[in-house]
Amino acid sequence: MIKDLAAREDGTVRVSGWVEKVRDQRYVQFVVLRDETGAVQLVNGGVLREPDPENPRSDILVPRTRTISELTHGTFVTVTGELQHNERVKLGGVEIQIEEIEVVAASLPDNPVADDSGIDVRLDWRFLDLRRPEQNLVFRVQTTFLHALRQVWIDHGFIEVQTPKLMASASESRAELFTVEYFEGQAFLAQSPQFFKQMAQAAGFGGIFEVGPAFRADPSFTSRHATEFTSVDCEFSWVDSHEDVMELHEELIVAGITAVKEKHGAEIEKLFGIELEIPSRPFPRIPLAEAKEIVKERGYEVPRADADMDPEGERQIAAYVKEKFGHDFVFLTDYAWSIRPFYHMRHAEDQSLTKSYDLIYNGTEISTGAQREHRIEILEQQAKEKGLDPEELGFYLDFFRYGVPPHGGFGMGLNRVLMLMLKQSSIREVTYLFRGPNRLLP
Ligand code: AMO
Repeated sequence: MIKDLAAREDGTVRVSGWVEKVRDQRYVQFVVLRDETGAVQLVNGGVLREPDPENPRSDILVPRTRTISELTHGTFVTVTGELQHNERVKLGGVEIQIEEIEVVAASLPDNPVADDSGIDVRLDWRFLDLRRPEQNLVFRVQTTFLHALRQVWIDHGFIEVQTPKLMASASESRAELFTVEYFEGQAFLAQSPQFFKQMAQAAGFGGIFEVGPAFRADPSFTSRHATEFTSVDCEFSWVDSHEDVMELHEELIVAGITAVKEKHGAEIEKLFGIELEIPSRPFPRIPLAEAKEIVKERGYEVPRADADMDPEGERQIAAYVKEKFGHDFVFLTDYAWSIRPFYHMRHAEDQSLTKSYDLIYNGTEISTGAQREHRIEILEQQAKEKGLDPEELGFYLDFFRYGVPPHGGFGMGLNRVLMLMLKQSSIREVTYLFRGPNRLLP
């Protein structure tokens, strides 16, 4: 690996990677070789020997080679050469004098992705775009983040599940449902593992988690919406209220960001120019109705009184929380029943409100969570109130006919978390392969 070269002693080395740059000078050739861990300068020629007074260029021992001149950007090569530490080499303080260079997999000479290419060109050529160090870092960060979350869940005794993505019913709003042909009939792509994670509570699994795809037929072209995204979900039994869910949620977020900062903090600072902040616990909690009042006092009114926060409202409340508590996160709690799904539990003392929350990070919603309604009579009644088809929901309602303990959980958009953590302008930047209304390729 290229990152290990700086720690090695001078001597013969063999490394592989792709050609990032060739600088072909008259008597010396430079190649910048990159792999996923870093870059190193290769040198051919320019080695000094005793000059021959008769021949002014005789001090050049190694001639230029055509192989190097013809190396195209992106070509994968394996090089054997002499590693030399040299403080003057800006790239890592080492260089390799080429002895042998083998072209392993050549690249076409035209590079369709330039430094200033727009996002659509970059996504068309995503495999080339992903060779950029900052893109590579995004997915290392994601790996570390998920690893830390999994560790917390495992420490709490949770089980990891994989729920089906082909379903016979909607689990969230029908308006955002993809329908697929399914033999003689039709199926739907899962919008969320909601019903199946609750099923695990009926199955006596206690705590479960899943990291998997979720599909939304949402025609938006905003920076935060995708038609397919990665949903980070968990669900667990014996909660007293949504407060228990928020507590676990914060624990997971803090563990995730701490691990990312420890492992990648310096690189994030270098490549993205940001210093990650580890949030303090507890995260601020503000009931939604109060949050709307605060936002109104700041001069912005959420368009519909009974609606969810809109994106500007989210930014405003986040700005308030940052000023008042110095915090990047805020839980907006106790959403009105009128704007929550049928499976959320309502407050016993105020039936117009649910025991639910949204988590806002740097001004954008990343999660929804709640205590769920587990009492079958109430659940059936709530489904009816929302005008849902009891037959379609029959399989789900059956769980509760055989007893399900009080439980709750949340769903979190992984791509949004990455976008907000790394302060990227769009979910497209942090999704391995983005899917949107007009993008199904590559
Ligand atoms: P919700 O519909 O709020 O809740 O989704 C949970 C989180 O998923 C992410 N998300 C999206 N990310 C990118 N593109 C989209 N189109 C998109 N839609 C949603 C967001 C959002 O906060 N079953 C509940 C969760 C639960 O209560 O456990 C649910 O799906 O970050």
